[in-house]
Amino acid sequence: MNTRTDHSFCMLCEAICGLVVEHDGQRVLSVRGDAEHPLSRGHICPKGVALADVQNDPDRLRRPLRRRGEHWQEIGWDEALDEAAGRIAEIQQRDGDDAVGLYVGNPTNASHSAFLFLDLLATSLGTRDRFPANSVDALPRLLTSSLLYGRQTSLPIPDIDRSDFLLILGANPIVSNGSVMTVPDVGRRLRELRKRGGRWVVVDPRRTESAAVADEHHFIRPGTDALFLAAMLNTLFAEQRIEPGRLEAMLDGLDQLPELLSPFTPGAVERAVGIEAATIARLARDFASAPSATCYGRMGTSTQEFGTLATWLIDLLNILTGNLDRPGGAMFTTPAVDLGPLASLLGQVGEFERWRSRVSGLPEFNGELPVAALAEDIETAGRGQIRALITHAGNPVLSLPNGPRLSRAFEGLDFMLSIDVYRNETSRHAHLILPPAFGLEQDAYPLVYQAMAVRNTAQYAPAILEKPAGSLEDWEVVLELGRRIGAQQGGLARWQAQLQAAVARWIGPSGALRLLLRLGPQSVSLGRLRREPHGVDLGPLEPRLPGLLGKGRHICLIPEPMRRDLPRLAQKLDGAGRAPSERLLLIGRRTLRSNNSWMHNCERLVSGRNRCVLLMHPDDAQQRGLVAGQRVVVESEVGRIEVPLDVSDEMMPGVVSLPHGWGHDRPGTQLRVAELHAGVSMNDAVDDAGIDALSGTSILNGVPGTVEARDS
Ligand SMILES: Nc1nc2c(c(=O)[nH]1)N[C@H]1C(S)=C(S)[C@@H](COP(=O)(O)OP(=O)(O)OC[C@H]3O[C@@H](n4cnc5c(=O)[nH]c(N)nc54)[C@H](O)[C@@H]3O)O[C@H]1N2
Ligand SMILES: Nc1nc2c(c(=O)[nH]1)N[C@H]1C(S)=C(S)[C@@H](COP(=O)(O)OP(=O)(O)OC[C@H]3O[C@@H](n4cnc5c(=O)[nH]c(N)nc54)[C@H](O)[C@@H]3O)O[C@H]1N2
Ligand code: SF4
Ligand SMILES: [Mo]
Repeated sequence: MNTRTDHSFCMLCEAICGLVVEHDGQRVLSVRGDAEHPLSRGHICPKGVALADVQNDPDRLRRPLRRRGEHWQEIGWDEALDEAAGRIAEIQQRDGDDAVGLYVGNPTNASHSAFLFLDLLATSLGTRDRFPANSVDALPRLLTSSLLYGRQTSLPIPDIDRSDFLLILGANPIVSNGSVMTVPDVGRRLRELRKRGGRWVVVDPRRTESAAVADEHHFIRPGTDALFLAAMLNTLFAEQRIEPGRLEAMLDGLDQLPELLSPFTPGAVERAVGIEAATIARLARDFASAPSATCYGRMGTSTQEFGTLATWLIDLLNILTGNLDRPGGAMFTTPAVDLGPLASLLGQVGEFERWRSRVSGLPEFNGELPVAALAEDIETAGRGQIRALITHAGNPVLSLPNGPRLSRAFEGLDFMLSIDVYRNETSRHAHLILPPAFGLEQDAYPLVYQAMAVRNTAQYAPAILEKPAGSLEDWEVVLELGRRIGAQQGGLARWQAQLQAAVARWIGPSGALRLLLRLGPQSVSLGRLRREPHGVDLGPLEPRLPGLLGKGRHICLIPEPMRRDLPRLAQKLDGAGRAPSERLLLIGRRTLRSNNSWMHNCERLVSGRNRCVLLMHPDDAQQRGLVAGQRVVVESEVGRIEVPLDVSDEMMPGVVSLPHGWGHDRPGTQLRVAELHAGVSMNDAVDDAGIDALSGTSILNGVPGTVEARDS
């Protein structure tokens, strides 16, 4: 056996940790953290180590699969691509372009090649029915950036390495390693922050792993962050502590804010929020008086009833205390590949509400619709009804609200194609599964996540494993599919598709990358990246304003959609005095050994104690006569799930927490390890009608429901 050691990075989550991989060209023998990596500095988590298991997993698909009824058959790539393109073209010719839907999942962002080429498929399909996983994720973040700074790619990232004060709402970086904040080894960075004399405060309905090591933690009632933040700002206005500093010249609308925020005094919000008025005011003062501070929110502030308002108010807090775009505050990155111009090139300019979804009228953003519209658009007859669906690197049956409804909807499709490496809860419904090469089998450059990192670095990782014989990479699958669909259409479309595909193939992902690096602000060449396999350090974050703001050079402090949505937030105050209901609020939880829905087929990640348990505060358990270890039924508007209970005062009273991504007991999958550790899917009980009305983002946190003993 010929053993080799190579460097790469982990593409499993946003932290892109540097890896040292021992392998024999076909199989991974071991994976460890790369101590010389400029960003991760040796950090690795259990999932990174388990990358070997996914890479070697006998259940991972290596050849296309065709389903006839319940029977699966391996077929060749050429035949599979022809059949898929033929069926899709036929349905579009019969029912129009919008009869084909496209769902794009999270791993699409992991490398440059899939990310860059997927758009070509979307363009050649010409459908408006594009559904991104970001509408159960960071859509409010992207939308807020688009409305405030003119680009959805202008994302303020906590400058954690220089900050003196960090206010974290609804994020658990110790477990997640950050999101829209690429921060491997965050634990060490937080310890360094404290050594510098800095502090961090966590606001979360659960005393999370991050809260447990923070200087302060405050429970907050799910869905009320916007009230909390508005009250902090209200305090700063009242006490004349608004000091945007050099940003002031760039701000539009500052004089209107005091009045808009006037209903939200700390006293007015404290009941709804569950944090005392004095504490809210004190936190506002602490934030404003810190030499540098940054407020950061993620899933808990994004995927909730007021996801966009909360995200907006986080930015206002950073801006109005002068902390946006200054060292130690919330900064924009200067990555080797700048996403802004790239997004413009791809036509993703972050426009909003140009059209609405067919059934419930949810707003388009950036040419895509919120996933909350997916099931109904398949189920509801009429012009534009979705009759065929392509899923790319996504598992909506477990990852989107009301999974069972999606399962039923998928069963009714005329044709479904999954481009996925597993036959899982979603792809089992497909007529065809196309499994691309995976992970270390392809050249990779994490252009999305590098652009969100707390330090500017760049790493290019060439493929180190052989691809399965005959297999294609994600980018080749989507390119070839688009080309063959075009070929069926005839006329001008046919020529366009052929030409576009030929040019794209000729440039290829590395050609595109070479060009993007050259155009980027750091002038790093692909050659240099090839010579420096650990990655290149490009230094700390640098101020980017006003340059990043584009033509107007202004930050729009009160975008119209936010202004329109504020009365909805004010109504939340009126409801604050109501007696507490029987209903509990369900929130999500991530665990170190899970990665959304798709790594439970790794023995070393699922062995040991069951992590798919419901967490409840002791008082709530006692009131219901429940004890730890018992099986309970969680019931919501849309579903009932049965799950073991754990009781802990790390939960806020009235709130229960459950991880998502489980529920691997569905027939027709090929996940032999995951099946034995099935758990239940939280999303079976998450109501798909629950959305942040402004953006259409699904509410995953703060879902009302009841919990009782299984046999009561
Ligand atoms: N209740 C609740 N629901 C949630 C969340 C929550 O916090 N609570 N979180 C949400 C978030 S943040 C996200 S990002 C979404 C994720 O939603 P999705 O992206 O839909 O789901 P994942 O579980 O990430 O599934 C990824 C899929 O991609 C496949 N895959 C992995 N690597 C590759 C690859 O290289 N190529 C291809 N073609 N396929 C690949 C896997 O087999 C799997 O089927 O889930 C959301 N759902
Ligand atoms: N180990 C692991 N790491 C991951 C992933 C994974 O599945 N496992 N997934 C990756 C992905 S796709 C993403 S998007 C990121 C997500 O990264 P994070 O957002 O950091 O992770 P979450 O655990 O979803 O954190 C959300 C927090 O919000 C809290 N919360 C719930 N409701 C509210 C609320 O109304 N207000 C406030 N203030 N807090 C609330 C929850 O208790 C939870 O602690 O993680 C990434 N990293
Ligand atoms: S933190 Fe994320 S990127 Fe780092 S090893 Fe774990 S899964 Fe991979
Ligand atoms: Mo995510």
